[in-house]
Amino acid sequence: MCETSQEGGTQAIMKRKISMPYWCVGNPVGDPFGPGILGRISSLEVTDLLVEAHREGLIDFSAGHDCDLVPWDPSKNYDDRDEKSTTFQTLSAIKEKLDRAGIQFKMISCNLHSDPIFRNGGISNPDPRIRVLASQKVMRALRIGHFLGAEYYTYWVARDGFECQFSVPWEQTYRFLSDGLDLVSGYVQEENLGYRGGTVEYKPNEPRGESFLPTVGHSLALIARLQRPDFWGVNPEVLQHDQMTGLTSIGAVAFAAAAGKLFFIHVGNQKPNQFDNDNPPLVGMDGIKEFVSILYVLERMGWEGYIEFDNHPLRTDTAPGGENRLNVRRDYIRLAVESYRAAEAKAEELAGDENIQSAQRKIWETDPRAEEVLASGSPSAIASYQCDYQSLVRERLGIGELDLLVARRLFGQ
Ligand code: XUL
Ligand code: MN
Repeated sequence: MCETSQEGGTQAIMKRKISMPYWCVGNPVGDPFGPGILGRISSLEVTDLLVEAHREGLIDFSAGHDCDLVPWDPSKNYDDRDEKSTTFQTLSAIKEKLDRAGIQFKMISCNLHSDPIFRNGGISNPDPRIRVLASQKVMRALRIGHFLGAEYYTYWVARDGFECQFSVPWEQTYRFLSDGLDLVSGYVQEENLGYRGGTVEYKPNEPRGESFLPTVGHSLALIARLQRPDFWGVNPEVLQHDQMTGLTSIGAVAFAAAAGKLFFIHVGNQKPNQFDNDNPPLVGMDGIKEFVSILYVLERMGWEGYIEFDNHPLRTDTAPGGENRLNVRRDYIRLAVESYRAAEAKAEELAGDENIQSAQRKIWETDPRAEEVLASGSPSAIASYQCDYQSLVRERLGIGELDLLVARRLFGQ
């Protein structure tokens, strides 16, 4: 939870809490044209790197998919509860290390994207036998998350999508999705798993050609139709998922925050209209102004959520070899945190800038009487209100001047 304070009439960011997930640190950094460069590391080794990063004051929380922590064997449904199983022993060792270090495991997600059985979808798969397998895996992930103290369950849309429209049973697909999400809230309640909520992480495409939940709007509309709309929110991935189709993440997070549905955000960087770049914040061709603005807007809106990374080192910045296996990952954690904190500090500076505030006041100039009439909602009061059209229409707003001022501040001028 971000702590905010009122100082001198402007809100000051008090450094948001940061979550560094297992899949970011463990990522071997492959792409569709070449394999991972970094040697694989176990979930216990990732835990050790997280413990180190926490000791150095870089991170507060972590998160992971079930499969980032322990492998999945579909024939052993309850291995997480079997004290003699390797699964239970690994989870216990992870929990012990995290607890001792004081790292909160904040979010669990169920990996329904890696195993070939889910290649045509997880909870939306047209084959009911595969939806059963997906449901069993989701329930196991929820139990694992509960064991580690998770507060949120994240449903990333993943392979719930299509390439060929005639292969989709459209008249049933959205019910499959609702049923899958209702199972989460139902199971949490039935087993008393103590989650604060669930999040939908939308994405327009990749790994599927098209996704069933491409935008924040699709996700919030689906949530409104679920059995427990109060349980669910969203975790937009900024800048990546919105900008993959040229939308802006600023509007997405502001819309979700205004609806009280922005539980946390995933952060990274993205060149608009490309594949999911997953660069660390501020790293890459574009995105500095966009990313700083998001933090600025969320600060203005009094949003109290936390930041979770979802990115990885540039593939060019990795290298094979035993030492690199751990050192590149250490460097990545520091780079990701430092780049985020640089953006956060700039957003704070912009929020407190008197010149920016006065330029904004000019654009947002208010008239208490007009506000009052509109707030009354009374058609007759609104109809009889006299506006001075001639003077209003001649007013200059100065939005360009404001934006140049912001750009100068970004350049340190
Ligand atoms: C993929 C993505 C996922 C989710 C968690 O683009 O963002 O890693 O964040 O499943
Ligand atoms: Mn993500």
